[in-house]
Amino acid sequence: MALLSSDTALLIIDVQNDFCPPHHDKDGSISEPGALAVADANEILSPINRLSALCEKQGVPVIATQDWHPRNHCSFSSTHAAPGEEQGIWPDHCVQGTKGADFHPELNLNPIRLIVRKGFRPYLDSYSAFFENDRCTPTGLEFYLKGLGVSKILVTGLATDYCVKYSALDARRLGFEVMIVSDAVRGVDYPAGSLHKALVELEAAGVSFIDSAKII
Ligand code: VGL
Ligand code: ZN
Repeated sequence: MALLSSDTALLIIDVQNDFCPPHHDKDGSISEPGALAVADANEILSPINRLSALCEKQGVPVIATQDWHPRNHCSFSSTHAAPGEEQGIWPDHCVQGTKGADFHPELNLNPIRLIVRKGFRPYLDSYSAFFENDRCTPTGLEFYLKGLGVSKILVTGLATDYCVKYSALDARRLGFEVMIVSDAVRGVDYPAGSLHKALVELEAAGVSFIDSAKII
């Protein structure tokens, strides 16, 4: 398919247990809900796995990210116990080395060439796969992709209104063509309305949306 040419890359954003509702673990038991579970997130696993298998077959690089926070990370409300301290806005999630930070057990890791971890600095949060939230500390992904001659990026994963959004906006800012795979992303919509706002901002920035069936 023409969409998957050698100048394309597939990004899989934060498909981690803490962002997913209960699902089957590898031993067959049902997992606890993730600390920051995104509604219907388990439904993105099949389109992502189908896309990544196809990408691997066609030599298209597949890159995954992991939200990778230290305990006491600045984005955790639990870190800000004293009144008057700046509030973290999220429950503890994706703590380094915990089950919540692991990839969803159904995510096929074989096609993934590179894993980018972000949000590991205690005082700096990170949504984008390209920059920490100061919008200038790089993860290195820009140079990896440009080094491979990539100019088009397909974005999948979680969450549409946070890490997917900021990754897509940064990619546009860096000059990439960006397509979000509609059935391979889900949003938190917290605070209410943030999902709609994200879609408006993404379209205004020139990000396009495509169904995985059009690629596969
Ligand atoms: C995310 C909130 C906090 C995400 C990460 O992956 O979208 N959202 N940390
Ligand atoms: Zn996080």
